[in-house]
This record gives sequence, C-alpha cells and structure tokens, in this order.
Amino acid sequence: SKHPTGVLVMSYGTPESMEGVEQYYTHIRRGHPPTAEQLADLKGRYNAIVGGVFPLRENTDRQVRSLQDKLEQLAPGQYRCYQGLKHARPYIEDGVESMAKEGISRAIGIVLAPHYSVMSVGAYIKRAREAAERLGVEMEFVEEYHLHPKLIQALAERVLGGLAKLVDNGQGAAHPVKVLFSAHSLPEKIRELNDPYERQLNETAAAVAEAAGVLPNRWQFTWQSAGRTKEPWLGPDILDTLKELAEEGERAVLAAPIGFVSDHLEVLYDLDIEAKAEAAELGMQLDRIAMLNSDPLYMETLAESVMAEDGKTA
Ligand code: FEC
Repeated sequence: SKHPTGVLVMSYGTPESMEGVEQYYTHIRRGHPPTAEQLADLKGRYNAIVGGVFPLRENTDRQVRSLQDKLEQLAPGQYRCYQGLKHARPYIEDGVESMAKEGISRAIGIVLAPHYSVMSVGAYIKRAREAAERLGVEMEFVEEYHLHPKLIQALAERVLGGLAKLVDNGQGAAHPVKVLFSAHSLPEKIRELNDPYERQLNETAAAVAEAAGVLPNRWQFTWQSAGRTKEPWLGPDILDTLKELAEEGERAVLAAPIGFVSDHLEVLYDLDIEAKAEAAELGMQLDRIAMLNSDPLYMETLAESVMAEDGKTA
C-alpha cells in the first residue's frame, strides 16, 4: 500500500503547566475532581521537582522522534509515528484520529511501559482499539517487551554505572550495595485477575541482575508510588523496604525503577526526594540509576518490537 504503517506511541502524559494540573488529576481520577488539599499536594510535588517543570512531556516527545528516526533507519519510508497520551493531550484517541486523517489504514500500537497489566498497558490498548474500530484503522499491539535483550542490556549498563558511582563517591565503598528494583504499585485486586504484571517485573529484575552480575542476595524487588486510596495496594512499599534494610544493617542502596522509562514525577519526586530523604533519615545512602529516556538500545527495543508485531500481521 502507498501509505506507511502507523505507529501509535502511547505514554502516561503530564500537564503542560500548573494551570493544567487540576484537569489532569481529574482525568486520572476518571472524572472525579480532586479535593483542594489533594490538588495542592500534587502541585507541591510538581513544584519540588527540577524547578516545577513537567519533564515527562519533553521526554515523551523526544522518545517518539527518536523511535521515528530508528524506524526510518531500519525500514525507510515504512512507518509513521503518532503520539497518544493516557491522561493529557494529545490523548490516545487524538493520536488514532490523526492517523486516520492522514490516510493510515493499518497501525501498530506500543506503550512506553515494558510490563503488561490489565490496569496499565491493557487500559491504553483498550482505548486505542476502540478508537481504531470507530475510525476504521486496522490495529495490532505490542503488549510487552520486558525481556527484550536490548532492554535488559540497557538496564544492566545503568545498574553497573550506578554501582560504580556509589562505590566511587559514597558509602558503597565501605558497604556492599543493595540493588532495589521497583515499579509502580497497583491495587492488590490485580492478583484475582491472574495479571502478568508482578511476574514480568520479577523476570526483568532477575534478568537485569544476572546481566549486571548482581548476586541474588544483593538485590530485591519492591513497589513504589502506591495510590492514596483505602483499597490495599501491592507491597512492600519502598519506604518500608528501606526501613527493613536499615535494620538489617544495609548502608548503601541503588534504586532501579525498571517499571518506568522516563524521568518524571514518580522518579524525580517519589525516589529522588521522598525515598532519598527516608534513606538519609535511616543513615543510608540512596542513589538511583539513570532512566532510559531515548537511549539507543531502548529505541531499538521499541523499533524491533513494532517491526516484529507488524511482521506477524502484514
Ligand atoms: O510526571 C508526570 O507528570 C506523570 C508521572 C506519572 C507516571 C505514572 C505512571 C503510572 N501510574 C500507574 C498507575 C496509577 C494508578 C493511580 C495513579 C495515580 C497517579 C496520580 C499521578 C500519577 N499517577 Fe500514575 N503515574 C504518574 C502520575 N497512577 C499524579 C494521581 C495522584 C497520586 O496518586 O499521586 C490511581 C488512580 C486512581 O485514583 O484511581 C492506579 C501505573 C504507571 C506505570 C505505567 C505507565 O507509565 O503507564 C501502573 C509516569
């Protein structure tokens, strides 16, 4: 066909300004506006990170551009990337609409999150599929890429880099470092759905630890960023894990948030500010691995996953 295959690149989304935080938060809460206190709390967290900007927007833009370049390099003229965000403009539906308007009749969707849960990636795919059906775009999806060898390599390099820095500059020189892999918690009810999220995260953690030569007793998995609701969320939370590690005599921790791929609020606030403060309180040093952002190995992971899915269906 004369039209390229569309690639809908989906990401969480972030507000464009402080004025947009209320609408964004309301969208995350499925149309229920936050209380004034909840809103002030969230604005406070955005203000606390790197000067109160919204780095996820620039990072997602750059990831989409870099993936387009990588696809162009691997398969010239065959793919055209579009952006679709879960909770901000351009929404997932806007991305599908742009494709349809530009004459795209087939597309592959991929989410900038490597692990599948029905509550995370599944929800992105559901919305994209509905829009595609409505607009007559034939669409297939990459559901997960959590063990792609280039993803594992990129993460292992970051763990090695983080360990080297801790050993050079801090307590890691005198104490063995504990590597704490983490991801966004979800409500415990995902367990009743036989959801692959926990298993996939543990598989990524084990593969990265092995590739980086981190011994089994020198790493563990923990959750972070649980929602502030009454229902139970998957635990233990990283703040509790840090307390436990301090009691066990650990002094140096490397946080490796493998469930995320960008610098954004859940990393820059929840880990770099909140978890770091807790660690300091406990007499421990906490460093964090660099995020993938538009790392070439990550872009190759995405490009190869898209092309493999396309090959299955062409
Ligand atoms: O930098 C930014 O502006 C956005 C950072 C951000 C990322 C992110 C990723 C994930 N979330 C996931 C699940 C949930 C569930 C709820 C929930 C709520 C929030 C709130 C903010 C927020 N999330 Fe998020 N998430 C980010 C930001 N998230 C802000 C609302 C206030 C708060 O609780 O802190 C609970 C919704 C509800 O109330 O019903 C569930 C998952 C991911 C990782 C996968 C992905 O990227 O899609 C899972 C980045």
